[in-house]
Order: sequence, then structure tokens, then C-alpha cells
Amino acid sequence: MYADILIHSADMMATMMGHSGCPARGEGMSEISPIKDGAVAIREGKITAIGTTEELLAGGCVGPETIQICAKGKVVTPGFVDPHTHVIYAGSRENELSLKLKGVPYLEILKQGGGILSTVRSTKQATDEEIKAQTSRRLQTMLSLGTTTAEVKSGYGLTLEEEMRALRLIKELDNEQVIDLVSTFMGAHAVPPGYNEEEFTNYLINDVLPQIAAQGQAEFCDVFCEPGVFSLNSSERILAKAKQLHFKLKIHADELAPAGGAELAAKLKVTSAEHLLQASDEGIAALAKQGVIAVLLPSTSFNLAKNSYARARAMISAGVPVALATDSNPGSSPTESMPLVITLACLYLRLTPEEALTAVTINAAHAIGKSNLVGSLEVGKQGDVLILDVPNLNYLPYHFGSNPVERVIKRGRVVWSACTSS
Ligand code: IZC
Ligand code: ZN
Repeated sequence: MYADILIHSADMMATMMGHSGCPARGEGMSEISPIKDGAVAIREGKITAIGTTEELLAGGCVGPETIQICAKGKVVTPGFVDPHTHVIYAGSRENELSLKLKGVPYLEILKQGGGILSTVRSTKQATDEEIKAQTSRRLQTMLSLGTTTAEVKSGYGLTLEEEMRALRLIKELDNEQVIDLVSTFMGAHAVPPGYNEEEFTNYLINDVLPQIAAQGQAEFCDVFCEPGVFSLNSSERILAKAKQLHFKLKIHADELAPAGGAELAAKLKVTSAEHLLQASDEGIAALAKQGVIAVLLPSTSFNLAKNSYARARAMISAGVPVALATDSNPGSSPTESMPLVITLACLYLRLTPEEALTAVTINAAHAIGKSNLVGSLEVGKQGDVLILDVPNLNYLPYHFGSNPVERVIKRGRVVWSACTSS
């Protein structure tokens, strides 16, 4: 069978093979299973062969119609998986920049009715078409920066009706644009005016979650577990109900204050715990024991400008599988860039380039339950491949602030190319 597309002659092809069953942890995070002079063949959207250029050419996968792309002098990787975003919204919050620069804390802005609540208002006022148009632009930027699969959280609705609308729009966008999207229900994102925390928690548990489950448009349920937003107790009640309703679980934990969020994540055996800047040693050990993936978000730390980053080295030493994400949102991380996240992870989380690559590919795929489909270059997986215009892997975090992605191949089709999009 001839391939539809053959990418060949890559100086280095990072396959990330061997971690599809379980996320990589400890020293396993450094195993990128590289192939020198690497090649990958894709047919009908799936990878059909992988090896050296010589091996693939000898295997007879090139027919008269096969598109051949030479990656000489380049690095080839799986498409990036961004496992934590809040990209479904309308509006922006640059008006809060001056407050932030004056040192007003993120949660104080929220308390004053801004922050998340400001985006809730702008999203509510927008039409479906406006939300989709603004979100599509962000997704297109993400694609150009190498993201081929992403998770998207609701949470700028905070009513049953508006949360359902967000999840419906995520589904529509999943069908209409290139990036594969995984939906997360995050009604527990902030307490809206008119409720106290307990009332809103009860509303989510009794009125919202059962209907979201019945609608079937979200795979995961997430909670902003943070003192001043949702307490440990409220978070546990919401996630326990979500588990009963067969959602997979995520939790924003220990971001701004140490509060036992990591311990709760381990107790509930969530798929992933996010942020974790203030996670305790006990919390980290508990995450490792339960195999909970830590999704770390260094662009958020960078943008909050507090010089405080998650203790990724302690997590990796303890055996916690680490993934990385943009946290793309209009408040604490207005960026779409996984390459920037890779640079920040190497400089401030002290990941090696190999560990960072594992964290944005196969471990990120595990964090959203898609490791059987994406996150590595292996026969049978989706043909989601990046050609990076970098001479070696160190160059990827080293040179920052411009786009290293030369071409994005999604299910065997070139969907973005640096040379044609200027
Ligand atoms: O809009 O500020 N952290 N949720 C929790 C966010 C950031 C999104 C936002
Ligand atoms: Zn988040």
C-alpha cells in the first residue's frame, strides 16, 4: 500500500515511542526514542510505517501519488497536545493590565467583579457566531504553533444554559476546524453574583452536573480548587458527584496558596492535577502513588509575574508524570504558544528539552485520555506530525519568541506551512 505522504530525511525524528500504555515518569521522561535520518509514512490519516529514510524507501511505500516532504536539517516530532486551555470565550482583559502592574492580585481583581467574571459577562453578551469566530482565531494560532490536539474547558457561563452553550460551541468547533478538541465542563470556575459558595456548589451538583452528563458533551469535569474560590470541601463534593455521573476528573489545585489540593487530587484519583505551584511534599508523593499526571503551566506563572514556578524537578524525582500546557485564557495566560511553554519549562521548571518534549506530547495525550490516538509517532496512531525548523532539540527551547514550526501535518494532510502563510 502506497503512503499518501512521506516525511523523510529528518536530522532527528523524536518518536516518543513506548509510553502509550502509561505516561512517562522519572527517567522515562527523557526517552524520546529518536531516529536519525528519520522518516514517517501516513496513509488515510494514520501512520503506516516509521524508521530511517533508507528503511522506508526500501519498504516500497512511495507510489506515483505519494507526497514527499524532505525534512533535512530539521527536527520532526508528534503534533503538540495542549491539555489545559480555556479558549472558548469572547472579549479580552487588557483593561486589567494596569491593575496587575500596580500589584493588585489575580484573586482580588476577581473579588472586585473583574477577572473571570468580566469574561463571563463579555461571553454572555456575544452571539454564538462571535464566540466561535474569536475562538477559531485562537485555535488557528495554536495550530500554527504546532498544537494538533487540545483540551478546552467551559466555565465562562456559570449557568446551566450558558455552560451548555459553551460545550455545544466546542463540539461545533471540533467539527469545523483542524485541531481535535476534548471538552471539559468547568462550571466550578468562579462563584457568580447572587450566590455564596455553598449555594452555587449545590446548584452545580443538583441542577447543572446531571444535565451536562445527560447532554453528553463533556468528557472531563474540572474545579478551580483554591482558597477564596472553591474550597477543598466544595471541590470534593463537585468532583465526587461528577465521578458518579461518569465524568473523568481534573482539578486546578494549589496554584496560589497551599491548601491540600494535590492530596485531594490523589484521594479522588483524578486523571490530572493542574498548576500545583504550592503543592506540599506529601501532596507530590500522593500524586506519584496514584499515578496522577501533573499538568504544569509555566506561562501562567510567567504572566502572573511573581517569580514562583511549580517544583517540577521534585515531581519528576518523586515519580509524578509531568505534562505541560498553555492554560490559554484571557486573564492569567493570554497566549496560544506551546513553543513558549517549552522554553519557560526548560528555563524555570528546569526540565531538559527531552523531558519538555515528553510533557507536550505523550504525557499531555495521557492527561486528556487520548494516548491511544496521539502524542507519539507509532504505527496505527493518527498522522499528526510537526516539522520544526530547528537543527537539533536543544535549539527548540533555546531560541524563543518566534515560531519554530515549519509545517503542521494533521491526519496526513499539510494543514499549516510557514512558507505559504505569510
Ligand atoms: O479567565 O482568569 N485561572 N481560571 C483559573 C483562569 C485562570 C481563567 C481566567
Ligand atoms: Zn486553568
